[in-house]
Amino acid sequence: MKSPVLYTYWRSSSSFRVRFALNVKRVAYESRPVNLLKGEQRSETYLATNPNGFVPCLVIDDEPVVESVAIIELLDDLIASPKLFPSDPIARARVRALVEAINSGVQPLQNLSVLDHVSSDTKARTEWAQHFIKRGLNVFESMMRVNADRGVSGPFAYGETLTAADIFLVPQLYASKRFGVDLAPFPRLKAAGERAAATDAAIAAAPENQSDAPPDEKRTK
Ligand SMILES: N[C@@H](CCC(=O)N[C@@H](CS)C(=O)NCC(=O)O)C(=O)O
Repeated sequence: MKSPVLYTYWRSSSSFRVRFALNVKRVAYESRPVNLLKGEQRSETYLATNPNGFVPCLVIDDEPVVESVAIIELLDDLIASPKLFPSDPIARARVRALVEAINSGVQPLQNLSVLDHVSSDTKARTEWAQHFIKRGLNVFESMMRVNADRGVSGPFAYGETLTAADIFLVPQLYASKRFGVDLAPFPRLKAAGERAAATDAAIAAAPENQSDAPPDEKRTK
């Protein structure tokens, strides 16, 4: 496999997922920042690579692949270890359910273009985002509780090892913080998210550690 190219934006939670997965899989990649605030995702050059006009897009062996779930599943198929989706079918379905609670249950509703459509008023945008983030986190927390009742234990979102559920949870917690959502009502996902966020793979993928992050957001050592 040639070194892949990732079209990314530092604060995009969907890009954060793919950066995190690439790091877990120890794949070196080239970052090509797309500035969403400047509308670069709608530029002719970018649309030629990804006609959907969203980040992330991973170009792998000259093939552009879009949608973070599809990209991460592809990485899991191409690079056997560590596995992000368990091979046991039931465990796999449960990890996939946690992934979708965020991927389809929250992120589309806090996306920039949706917020722009909802209102230009910051307070109204924040209230909208907070409502759907809390609803989605509640679903994720309930699923974790039910999984624990079924015997799933460990420090991560699904068991003893990091899975795709953590890859989606960590960026969502970053976005939740940005929108001022209190995580106290969600102790299970908060603990799992903090555990996964402390891994080297997550730290290197974090928004503040990206080359396109504004200087005042960059982590100071
Ligand atoms: N379902 C897509 C979501 C992609 C997405 O919503 N990307 C956002 C950033 S997190 C974006 O590019 N927004 C640009 C816009 O709304 O114009 C995925 O998982 O990759």
